[in-house]
Amino acid sequence: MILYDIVDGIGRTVEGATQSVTGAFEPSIRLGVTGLSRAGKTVFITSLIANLMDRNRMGQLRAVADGGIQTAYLHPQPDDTIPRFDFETHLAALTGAEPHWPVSTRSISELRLSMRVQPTGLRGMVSGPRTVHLDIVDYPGEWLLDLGLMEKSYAEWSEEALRRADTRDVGASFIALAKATDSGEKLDEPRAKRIAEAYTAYLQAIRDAGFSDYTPGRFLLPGELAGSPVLTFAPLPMHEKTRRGSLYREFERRFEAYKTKVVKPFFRDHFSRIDRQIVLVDALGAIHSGPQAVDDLRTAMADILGAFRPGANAWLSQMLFGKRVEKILFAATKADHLHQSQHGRLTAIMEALLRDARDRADFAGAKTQAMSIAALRATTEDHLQGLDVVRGRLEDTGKQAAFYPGDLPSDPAKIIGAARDGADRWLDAEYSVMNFAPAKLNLAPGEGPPHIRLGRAAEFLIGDRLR
Ligand SMILES: Nc1nc2c(ncn2[C@@H]2O[C@H](COP(=O)(O)OP(=O)(O)OP(=O)(O)O)[C@@H](O)[C@H]2O)c(=O)[nH]1
Ligand SMILES: [Mg+2]
Repeated sequence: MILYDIVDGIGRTVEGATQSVTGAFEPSIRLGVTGLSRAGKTVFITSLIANLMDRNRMGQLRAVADGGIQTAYLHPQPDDTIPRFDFETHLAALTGAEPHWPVSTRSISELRLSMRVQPTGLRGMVSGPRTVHLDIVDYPGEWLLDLGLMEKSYAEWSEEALRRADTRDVGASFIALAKATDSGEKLDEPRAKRIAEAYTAYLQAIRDAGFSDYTPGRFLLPGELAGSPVLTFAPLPMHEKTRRGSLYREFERRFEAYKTKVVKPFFRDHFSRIDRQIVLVDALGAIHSGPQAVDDLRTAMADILGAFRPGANAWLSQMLFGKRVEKILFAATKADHLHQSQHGRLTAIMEALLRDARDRADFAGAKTQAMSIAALRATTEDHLQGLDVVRGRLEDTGKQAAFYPGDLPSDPAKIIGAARDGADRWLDAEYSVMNFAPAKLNLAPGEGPPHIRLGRAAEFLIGDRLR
């Protein structure tokens, strides 16, 4: 194995290699795919896998262009307790006779694609084909937002959460309830449940209003934890003399349990093992929603990216033991809503959105890049009455339509600046988004679903490990 590592030129840990059925150690790459809800994670993974199995549209991935990848096939995943990414169902939705978008997925899942790779060039002369496993892990970006809780006490978190809720209209009813609650009284489960439900309703409302500080993240994505004590608490005002068994003390204990039993296992078991990461961002959707949504996206991105800056969080850096994500790609998704003449502008906006997070600290040596992609291209391009438009089948009516989404500014500061200044609408432009359904496909043998720059995204993320 050591010899293999030297030939390979890649420093790999034991975790990075898996033992195959034949007993040989084979390299594996763990690719994390995240983004806030509806960012495009499921479509991305489905199309990436399909296009790695049928590679005719993946010429931008060098190992495809030079014939290095001989075969790619699905393989049982290494982790027995993580739900399998339901590739076949999602692909059938996207490419069936009546194509439609896949259902929303609200938890973590995993899929292993194994590739038989023959290195080319000099290395190809000394080594034969080998198997590289790509383990793709899909997880909600919301879970990363919980990192901020790890270094807070219940009293600190409560104080901040209540202060923020107090400044928002949608917070009024929860604040009234929190103020009317005597937290020194003995815990009463039905009452605890009511308070937690009111807090969850508040989180739901701020998410709908476009805010992003909806921690604890699992309150909105509870999965199998729904109704458990670890999700049955809420911020309460500090109570001077709280007895054991009081509401305050019990909520404090549950808050700590949330940290150790929910947040910590995610970072320890999943996040810490990721080698490469793609963060998908629906920047176009936010631009369409207006300046406040864009500014909110900017702050959410900064929070999410905090998880990728070792050192920014003492608890996390301790847990990672110096291991870090090697490459991070920030991808603006659904670029097929725009004519390619505007893709550069979308990428520039994406870069500007990230600059904040990047300026505060770099990613400690991790390579980063921004890109505009469409994992599944649902439109074609056209030029009508002097305008660059896209055409596609509308999701609600099924009718074909040509669509001009508005002209993105060449200077991203026009978007980011207005958002940061708290403008409530775009001044000199209108941006709209249409919901296109996936196009009906007639794929030739060897062809994966149509996309925009998926090959380039794959080259950045894993290209070096396939040579
Ligand atoms: N036109 C177009 N629309 C896309 C593309 N990718 C995603 N979408 C749209 O975005 C929606 C959400 O995509 P998903 O892949 O389900 O997003 P997700 O991040 O997995 O969402 P959750 O599972 O709900 O968190 C889809 O239903 C489509 O409407 C794309 O490449 N092109
Ligand atoms: Mg999903």
